[in-house]
Amino acid sequence: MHDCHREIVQWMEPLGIKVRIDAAGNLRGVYAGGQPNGPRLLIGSHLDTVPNAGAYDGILGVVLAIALLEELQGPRFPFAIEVLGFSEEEGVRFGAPFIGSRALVGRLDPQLLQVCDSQGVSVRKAIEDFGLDPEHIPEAELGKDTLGYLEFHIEQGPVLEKLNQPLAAVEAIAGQSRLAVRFVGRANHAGTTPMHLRHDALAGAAEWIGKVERAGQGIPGLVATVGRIEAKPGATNVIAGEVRLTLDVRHSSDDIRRRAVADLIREAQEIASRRGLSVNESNVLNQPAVAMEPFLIGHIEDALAKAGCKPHRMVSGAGHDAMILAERVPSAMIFLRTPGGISHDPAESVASEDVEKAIQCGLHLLQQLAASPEFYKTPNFTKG
Ligand code: HGY
Ligand code: MN
Ligand code: MN
Repeated sequence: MHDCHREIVQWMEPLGIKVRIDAAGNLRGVYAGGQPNGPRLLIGSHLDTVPNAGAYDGILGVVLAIALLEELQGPRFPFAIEVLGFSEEEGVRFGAPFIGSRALVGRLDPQLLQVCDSQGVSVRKAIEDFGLDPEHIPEAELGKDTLGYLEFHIEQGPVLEKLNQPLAAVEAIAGQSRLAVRFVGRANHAGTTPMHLRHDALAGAAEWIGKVERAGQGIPGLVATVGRIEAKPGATNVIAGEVRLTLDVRHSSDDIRRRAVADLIREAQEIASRRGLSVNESNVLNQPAVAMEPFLIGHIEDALAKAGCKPHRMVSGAGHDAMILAERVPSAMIFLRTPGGISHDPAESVASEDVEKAIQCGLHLLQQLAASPEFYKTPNFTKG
């Protein structure tokens, strides 16, 4: 992340932007507006990613924000533009996502600071090891002068490619549940333990993973994933005594999502009791679905049309920092087509002509917002 910050600072400083790293590790740089100490519009995305990732998830939104400012060279809007590069959105290291953006809405709290990674390093310690002081986290919070938040991001799915559309406005972001689930059985010798006397935690977990997949297949709009599994002791000739796995469930309706999670936990308990196992789960994330700001969506669609794109709105299955910022300020997202619908993989890509369209759309959008006093005259304007 230090290397990433160094690279991005080199792109931002020639634009006269003073870049700082806040106490949550977020990169932040303000491009001055026409009014000294006037309100500001935030544009950005996350800088972290997933293991064996592609090269666009998150970072493209930060680079696009900088590209917009490069295009602007000169005209200053009635509002400043703050470029944001969030430090931790994916939740890979600590399991809990959105750590960087939660600092901006005052939710990087002591409880989250004590969450530990697989080496037992806490979020607090990781922030200190990065050279930052967690005591200053409250200073990362957004001020009342924040007008809104825009995030450009790859769609990470197949929808825009199927529609043959380069860009779309995001109308809502699906809610997501993330759980850590643990099956405990009885480790034993793989060669001497008859099948009917086993309490095999891995076989029990495998039966449950099939139920998770069937839940996703059986409920329209639901996705349910076990992304990680760890069996102990993890030897060929030992029946697994303990299995830890992750559950990720998403849906645009919070009721359907929560009901699906409750049903899956009940299924796990039924499997465990039938197999003489025990099972427990802990909630890592219960993130409600979040609607994007209608006022901004309307402007995005106008800007899409001006950029020669057919206006289109869609729900995001992926989570984004915009769903956290939306707790505090009007937030909106612009999706770019993902060729092949592949993401979270080195094959992730974008078409440069789509990026060009996104820059054009962004420039129209900024001009439109600068020409609408109801936007910049009343920070945190009422929703809708
Ligand atoms: O997992 C997600 O929804 C996103 O990549 N953070
Ligand atoms: Mn991602
Ligand atoms: Mn992302």
